[in-house]
Amino acid sequence: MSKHTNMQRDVLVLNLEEQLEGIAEEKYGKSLKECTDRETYFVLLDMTTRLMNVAEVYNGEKKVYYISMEFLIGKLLSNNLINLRVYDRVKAILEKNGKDLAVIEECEPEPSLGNGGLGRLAACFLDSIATLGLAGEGIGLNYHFGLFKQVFKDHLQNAEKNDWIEEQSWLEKTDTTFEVSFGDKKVVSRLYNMDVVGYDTGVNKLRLFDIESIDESLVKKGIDFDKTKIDKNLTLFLYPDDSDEAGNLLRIYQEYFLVSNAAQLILREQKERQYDLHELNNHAVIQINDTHPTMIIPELIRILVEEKAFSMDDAIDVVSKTCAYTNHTILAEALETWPLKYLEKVVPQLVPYIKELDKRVRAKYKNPKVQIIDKDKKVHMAFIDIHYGFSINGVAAIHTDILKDSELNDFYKIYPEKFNNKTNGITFRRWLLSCNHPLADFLSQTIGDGFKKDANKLEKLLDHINDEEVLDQLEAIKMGKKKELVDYLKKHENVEVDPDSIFDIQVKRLHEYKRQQMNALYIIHKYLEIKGGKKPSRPLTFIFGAKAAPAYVIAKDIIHLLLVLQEIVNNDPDVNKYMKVIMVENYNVSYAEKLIPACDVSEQISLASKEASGTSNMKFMLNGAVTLGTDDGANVEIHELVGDDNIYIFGVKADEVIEHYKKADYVSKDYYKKSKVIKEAVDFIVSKECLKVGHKENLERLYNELLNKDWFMTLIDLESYIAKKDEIFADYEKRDKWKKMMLTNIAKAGYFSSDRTIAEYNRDIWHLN
Ligand code: KOT
Repeated sequence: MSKHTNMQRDVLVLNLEEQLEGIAEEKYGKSLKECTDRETYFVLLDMTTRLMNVAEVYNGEKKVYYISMEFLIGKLLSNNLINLRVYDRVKAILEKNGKDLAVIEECEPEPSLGNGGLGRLAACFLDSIATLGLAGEGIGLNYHFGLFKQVFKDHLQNAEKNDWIEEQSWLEKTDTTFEVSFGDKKVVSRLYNMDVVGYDTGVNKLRLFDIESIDESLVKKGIDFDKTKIDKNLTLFLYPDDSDEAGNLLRIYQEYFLVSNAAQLILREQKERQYDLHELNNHAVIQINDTHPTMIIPELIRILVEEKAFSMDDAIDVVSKTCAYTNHTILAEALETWPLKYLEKVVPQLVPYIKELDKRVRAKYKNPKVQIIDKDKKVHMAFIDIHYGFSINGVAAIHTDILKDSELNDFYKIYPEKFNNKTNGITFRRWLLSCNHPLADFLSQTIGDGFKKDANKLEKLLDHINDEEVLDQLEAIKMGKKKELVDYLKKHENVEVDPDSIFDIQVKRLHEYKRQQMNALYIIHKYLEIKGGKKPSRPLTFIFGAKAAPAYVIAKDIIHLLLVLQEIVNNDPDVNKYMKVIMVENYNVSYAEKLIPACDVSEQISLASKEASGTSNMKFMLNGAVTLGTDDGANVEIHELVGDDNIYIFGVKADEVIEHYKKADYVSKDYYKKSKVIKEAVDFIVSKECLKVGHKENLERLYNELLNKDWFMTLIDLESYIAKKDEIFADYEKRDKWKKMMLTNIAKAGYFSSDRTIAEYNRDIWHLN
């Protein structure tokens, strides 16, 4: 940090209280004490922004541009205060003025710029890039209504617009505007910046592009709007419904808008710094976050050829050395393939370049499975990344192995040197220091502060595995967090929960492969057991949080089933003393920060091979929950780290699953017919109890899906899941054993710091500094 900014910062930090009073007076003509909570929030926002303005800005000879459709950043106030190292002081000043920082935080709207793991990962990465002192920025879109807001009505998910942007916010409007040309129209973009401050370090920027001509009034009811009015709707929503052609086209408009802006921004910066574009790869590395930003490759090539007088060979060469691709899923339906005719309509200027890229591949490789444009004239976006990028990485060891050995094996045989693994990570600033102050403080007292900068130091906790006082403290901290959650659930979901019950939590996007439906079948099984007189030794609380894509019918049916079960179970006097079910409304990052520290059992039950990594598994472990999971994604690495005794693994293995898909020999009905337990649970979905509360159409559709398709093999694992879950609940009673498992999970979580992940990206792919 330069001496100058350092001093400015010191002056501000020394006079925090005067600063806050000054801002309160300036903005509202009041003292801090007299400000409302909301006003106090805006005072803090101002003060924090000032502090970030005098922090060091990273500049380097080379910079990483992390391009992503999603940045699920969460609320920023606490996080920024923590990273600026002023959280405790600010909290104390507020307390002196009769205010509670936790209450003030509730005034901040959560940015709605992401959907799930992919977007949250991008946010954790920005934090770690800044924390490691690397020059890098995120480039994304500024969606006005973001991902929809979930509202439950009549036991069904309804989607509403998520109106999160306020007059004063962390967004800084800049003077930068670009022109973006589509086949049939032009729009003007505007850049907004958000500061990303590292932990005890400097700042980077998140760049969010918007259009000047946006028209929010286009959205009439729910999330419906005219999908054809591109100049008015382009940045209204993240993932607008793409079940029809207009929706698909809108997605392509959004994606091109993102990459056209990114390309202009990057090239402008190269020019300002007087870099030779023939050496672009020495000054820029572009990390493509799944295939959504893939068009950056043909777009950069196009600009270099058409505007910078590059030969085609030179342009392709330098762009290929600049771009790297991360794959986040093997699900076929998530691998983008665009009909060439859609691209011809939206981005005709790119089509000759995509055809050229295709032609070069065709000339070299005969295998039809590696061609960019297939025989049906569909463009495989991932294949552009693989042929014309220099790195392709999966996000957990097993995921990368599956890419190499099966999904992308044809490419691995051509480019073995491009494939590499980068096991995901999470930022411990948000997922420990910010969401679990009591645990973070206790760890500091017990093993020192070192873990805050070097997460591996958490291992020191293992020295205390036989220290009863430490174990009891961990248990007490967990209980404290459970009680906080109980209060919150009472207030927000209007359900009563017993803090002494076991908190079993599954929070993640709703998808059949993640198998929330399997958890629901367990709940039915338990319900029937209790009705039959078999009581659990301790009450059980099953908590879910999940949004279903509005066009994903079965996913919405699963939410319906969960809400129906919630109604039945929680209102049955024979049962509700022993178990409760809660599906929280509008699950988001802020909710995760309340749920995860309070969790006992972390549900990570995807069909083996399907969850690329998972990252909530890491957050739960770090907060002392024990994993109940399949050998999938990062669970495999958690399993290796904590050992068999500190995790509960069940179910068929990935290779077996892949075999079943190859042979197409899985028949769910066989499992249903063979097992009384399975049959009883599945039949309950269409029982008179459920039909009395829920809708016949939704419940029957789900029932038939499970019996006749069950594409993600719920029934293959149901019996082993029930057995393992009963085992984990029984072990919860062995308190000494359980507390040691908690401690071990926390101690071994260091590997999953995103600081480690980013250091690896830098070492193997980016080569910054
Ligand atoms: C969404 C659309 C297309 C392609 C991929 C996705 C996607 C994948 N969205 N989220 N993911 C998740 O990414 C996380 C971060 O790598 C993983 O932990 C998780 O397993 C993926 O499901």
